[in-house]
Amino acid sequence: MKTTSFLAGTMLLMATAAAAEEKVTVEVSNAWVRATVPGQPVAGAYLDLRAQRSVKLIGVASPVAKRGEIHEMKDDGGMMTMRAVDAVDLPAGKTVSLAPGGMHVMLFGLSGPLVAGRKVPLTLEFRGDSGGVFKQIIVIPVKAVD
Ligand SMILES: [Cu+2]
Repeated sequence: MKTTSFLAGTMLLMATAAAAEEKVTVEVSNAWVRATVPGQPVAGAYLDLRAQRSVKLIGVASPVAKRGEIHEMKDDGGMMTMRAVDAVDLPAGKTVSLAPGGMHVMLFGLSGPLVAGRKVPLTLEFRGDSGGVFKQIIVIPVKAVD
């Protein structure tokens, strides 16, 4: 019994240390997701990220979508195409924009239409330089923008 509580105490300490190490604030601004029409299974989401310390954005998810990906636009012989990337570097103190025409978040398998004026949660997953992973949940507005 004594051993168990000792172990639990040690694990708690380790968890606290890991949390402190990865306590990085990532400021999010100008976040929004594009409204969809009924039957449209995919939506683009956009946001500006500014990390206190150097981290990478390594994943995106939302309860309104089956899957989230980070995309970048690429000029493919005069035609703009997009492809998924594993991570986006967020250098310390620098604002990185995921905006229409550039990098963006793509939500696949929407559970229903995203109606302008509503808000949807978006979970951002980051990895710090030391390898620790942390998540940040934001709530972003749905906007009808051409
Ligand atoms: Cu895309």
